[in-house]
Amino acid sequence: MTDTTLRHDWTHEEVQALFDQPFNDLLFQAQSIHRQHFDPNSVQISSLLSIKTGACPEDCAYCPQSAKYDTELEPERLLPVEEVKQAALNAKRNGATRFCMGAAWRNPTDRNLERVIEMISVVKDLGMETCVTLGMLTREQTHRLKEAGLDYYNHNLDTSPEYYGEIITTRSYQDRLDTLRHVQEARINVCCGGIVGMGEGEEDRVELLRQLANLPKHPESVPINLLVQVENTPLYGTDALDPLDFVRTVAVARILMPKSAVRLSAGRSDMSDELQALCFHAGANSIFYGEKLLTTPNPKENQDLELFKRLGIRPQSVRHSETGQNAA
Ligand code: SAM
Ligand code: DTB
Ligand code: SF4
Repeated sequence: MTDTTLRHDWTHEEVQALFDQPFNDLLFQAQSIHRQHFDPNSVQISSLLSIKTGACPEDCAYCPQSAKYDTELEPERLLPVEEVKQAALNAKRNGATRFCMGAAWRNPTDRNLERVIEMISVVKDLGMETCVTLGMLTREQTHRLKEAGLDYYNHNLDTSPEYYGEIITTRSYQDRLDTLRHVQEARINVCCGGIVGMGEGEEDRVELLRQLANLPKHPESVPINLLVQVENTPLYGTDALDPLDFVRTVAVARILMPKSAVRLSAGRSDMSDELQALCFHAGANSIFYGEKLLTTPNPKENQDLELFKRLGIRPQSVRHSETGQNAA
């Protein structure tokens, strides 16, 4: 059913105008919209595991896992299912409600997919929501994942179509849109966002968010990553983004996609507690939790729980206030 309260026809100028508002006006608008759809003091938490690490044939300029850059990352083959189960159990004990498994592939082979399906099944049996990010998928593969009971597929647009060619040359923007369409058509929840702090201009952040909001359906979950700079990747040494521009990006995502979970994703290790608090005020209501992202550090669990306590935030599964469906 289409929701007529949600827009999919944003123009560049309209989105730019949201960014251009005075900071306080932008945050007030974002927080007001946030409160119409979500409990403002509740944050959903997901834990990540890299199930296949490094040696990736793609050339994403931000990524430590690309075989093209000498990042001193030790490549690892696809993990045994039992190891994945133990990691998920550990994440559950620490309070995560969703377990996200990432693989450094351009796309999975059908044999790869069989193994990932086993992993999805054991994680589901623990009572957790499942998410995987495996690269490009065919329509047929998305149907197999749906049958396996997968809850979310993560596939990011990463940046604007205009800046994209500066970042990745081994797959096109259209390839990404095609995979997203297959996932959406298979009725798997979509987790799709991007990365900022890659040297892009504000017009690229505008265009990234516009692309996301103008998809046929808003992604159920929108990860906003701040570039984690890894030595020997081409983006290492990029000028840091003004932290307030990061907050603006979160706020505009919240306004454009009012019912989606907006995830404060990679980059939290480089953020102060105060900056993260501003992001939650701007409408972020989901995080990656646990001391490692895929290959790089993330804040320790007790540090996040301490921050939640100071802010009066409860870690829990995000639910749409209107539909009662899981949103993130
Ligand atoms: N290989 C698959 C793919 O790229 O589709 C899945 C895994 S990939 C590591 C998942 C996402 O992580 C990327 O699309 C990118 O948005 C994010 N990512 C990777 N390296 C990052 C970095 N250094 N900083 C921030 N986000 C990053
Ligand atoms: C997403 O948007 N961010 C996560 C998850 N989806 C897979 C990955 C962040 C990776 C950061 C770099 C690393 O740890 O390798
Ligand atoms: Fe490979 Fe994904 Fe990293 Fe790109 S982001 S190099 S596809 S692991």
